[in-house]
Amino acid sequence: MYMQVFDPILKKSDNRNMNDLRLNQIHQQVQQSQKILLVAHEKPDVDTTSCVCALKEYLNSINKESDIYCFDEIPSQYDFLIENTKVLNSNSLIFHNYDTIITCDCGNLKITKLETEINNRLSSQKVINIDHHPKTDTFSDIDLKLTNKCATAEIVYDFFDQNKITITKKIAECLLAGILSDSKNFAYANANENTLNISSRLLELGADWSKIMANIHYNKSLNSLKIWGQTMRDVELNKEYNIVSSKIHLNYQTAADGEYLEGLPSFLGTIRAIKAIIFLRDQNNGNIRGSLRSFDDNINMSLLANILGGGGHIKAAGFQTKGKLVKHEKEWIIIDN
Ligand SMILES: [Mn+2]
Repeated sequence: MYMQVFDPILKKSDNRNMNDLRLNQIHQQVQQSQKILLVAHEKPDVDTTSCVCALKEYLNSINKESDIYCFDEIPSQYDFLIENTKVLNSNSLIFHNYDTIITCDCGNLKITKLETEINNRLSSQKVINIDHHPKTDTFSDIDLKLTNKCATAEIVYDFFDQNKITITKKIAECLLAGILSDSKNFAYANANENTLNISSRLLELGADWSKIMANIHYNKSLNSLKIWGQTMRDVELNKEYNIVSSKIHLNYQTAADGEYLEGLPSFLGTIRAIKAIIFLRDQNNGNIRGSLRSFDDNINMSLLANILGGGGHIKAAGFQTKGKLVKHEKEWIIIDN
């Protein structure tokens, strides 16, 4: 496979940073490619969208053919990132047309919604994974997974920086949007000195902070706030652990419905002394989906999600399980269907 070709180089380059070398390898692969597919994960968020848009902008500038793919429709509030770029879905994608596939912000293969295609790819097709989630599976030829980064956009910035690629105003805006969104405007613990340095550089390069904020944070619909209201009404506090739980009152029909919930966990996280949040929601398919957030270094939500068959980060994780939600006194109970 691809990595083996580069192994001898890695051994000879003890004094070079392994990640920098990966960033160079990605650049080499991009240069060798004829046509590149940029993959955003299902139920796209700002980070995954910003990464594919930044890379698309760069590939356009070097006249490299490329397309963006996302299984779900990109929510309309991300139009400021996507602009007029056509996004392929499973009906319009012809996978074997691409010799390089770059998955962005995809914590595992499943959320690319290209499991079969990637697993059965031709030997001439190379997959590059750029991501900041904990490793759960290996599906790429070049895997650049940096869990200390607050956003995949931060890694894409490193890609441009390391390879001395010009960061245009548009690219800067995309990357800053990804960083601001995934770090909740630097409020989360994963944002550090480096995040702020990069963000400051992106501002210098022309990213429009107020445009990003207006598009990401100040664009709630009335309906979203009504759903928030219903969810707030059902919030229960477990006083022993200082954990808040609630049922989300949303009949999840499409991925775009996800916009209704954006910002809700962090809003509840402002409750004094709160350590963690558990959101539960009935799915149409007889499953229950749980979103877990931790605000305390001693509470690892990724462990809890793993026990329940899911996964994610220490501070933010999720799971899905069969069952139905029933309220019993002050608790939510999952019962068999
Ligand atoms: Mn991300």
